[in-house]
Amino acid sequence: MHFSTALISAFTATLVAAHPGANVEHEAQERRDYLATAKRTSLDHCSAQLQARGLGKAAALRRRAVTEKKAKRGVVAQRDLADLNKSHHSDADYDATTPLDTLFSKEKSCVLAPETTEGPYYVAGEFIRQNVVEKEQGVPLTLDLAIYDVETCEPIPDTWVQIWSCNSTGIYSGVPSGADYTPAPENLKTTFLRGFQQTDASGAAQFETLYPGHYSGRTQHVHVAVHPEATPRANQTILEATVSHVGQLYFDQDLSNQVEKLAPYSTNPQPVTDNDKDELLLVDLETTDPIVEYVMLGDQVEDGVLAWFSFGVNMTATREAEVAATYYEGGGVATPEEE
Ligand SMILES: *[C@@H]1O[C@H](CO)[C@@H](O)[C@H](O)[C@H]1NC(C)=O
Ligand SMILES: *[C@@H]1O[C@H](CO)[C@@H](O)[C@H](O)[C@H]1NC(C)=O
Ligand SMILES: *[C@@H]1O[C@H](CO)[C@@H](O)[C@H](O)[C@H]1NC(C)=O
Ligand SMILES: CC(=O)N[C@H]1CO[C@H](CO)[C@@H](O)[C@@H]1O
Repeated sequence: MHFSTALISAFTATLVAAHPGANVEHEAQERRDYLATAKRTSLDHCSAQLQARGLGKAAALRRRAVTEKKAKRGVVAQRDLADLNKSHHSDADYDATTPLDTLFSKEKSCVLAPETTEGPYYVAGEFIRQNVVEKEQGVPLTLDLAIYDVETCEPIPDTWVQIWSCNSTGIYSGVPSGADYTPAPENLKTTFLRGFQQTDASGAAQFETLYPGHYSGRTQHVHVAVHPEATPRANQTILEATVSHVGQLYFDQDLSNQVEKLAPYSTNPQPVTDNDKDELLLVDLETTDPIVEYVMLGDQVEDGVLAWFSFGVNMTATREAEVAATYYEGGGVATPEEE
């Protein structure tokens, strides 16, 4: 670990302990610094090439397959476009009568940033698996992610994509931290809502997870990291912490409001932060739109949600993630705060 990174970790850890909000401000500043110098913040420049190669069609078929398998009572609603209109105005042509395939081929994209922090909850050694739910309760969420090379606009096959998010009451697995950033060493034993998938020939990977809950200072979000150098181990775990980009995905406020009305989300005593108060989301919204496209897989949100998003990745820019803990057989081990 570089001296400067160690210093930042120690600094961040102190801030988390002293004042949870300060950590978010620190991350927001890193994200702002990255976006200020980034050559690209979205994949918009790739859209003609992606369509010409039929990748939009492939994505639409993938999403339709999930809907056909899972949709209850054949009812599919679509994303509400009313909130945070600054970034969503280009979607104005879509309404409840838009054919599904048109909706499914709508790509929402942004660039995962090498300088963004992975936040204080990155865990190494997690499992390769499509379904990361384990015994957690909440609204089923199918996440369809596609990864493209930001330089060539080509899909990136056979690379490892990792997601992690908190459970319906706002707790992350695998880290010694509980509600409102209080110490919770017993959480090191847990692995829920974390996992890796390898991308297919279209650069796509799907996860079965749950709609994330909220925790102090943050709106609902899912973390995504891409690991170009990862090697799977015999026990279907990945230790590699070299990341070519990390980022976070967000949800429409209207959808989160519906989810939060349901138990167990509604039992979470941590304060709610809406999208328009989340500092990290607001920074991203200055240049891009990291809110997922989605359909509801039924007429009630509890029937589940299919959400999708495309990322641009710069495969030549890699770095080491700050590992909060490493999961081993039988339990996790937290990274000591100073090195
Ligand atoms: C979320 O995870 C924590 C830690 O494992 C657990 O105590 C809590 O019950 C979980 N929430 C739900 C709704 O199961
Ligand atoms: C990709 O990363 C390399 C190495 O850090 C950098 O030189 C290049 O400008 C980046 N490309 C884009 C499109 O940001
Ligand atoms: C997976 O294998 C590695 C290497 O043998 C080991 O250190 C680790 O504890 C194993 N993890 C799990 C979850 O079994
Ligand atoms: C309802 C709503 O959020 N309206 C906003 C749409 O965007 C403009 C420009 O940013 C805002 O001024 C409105 O308040």
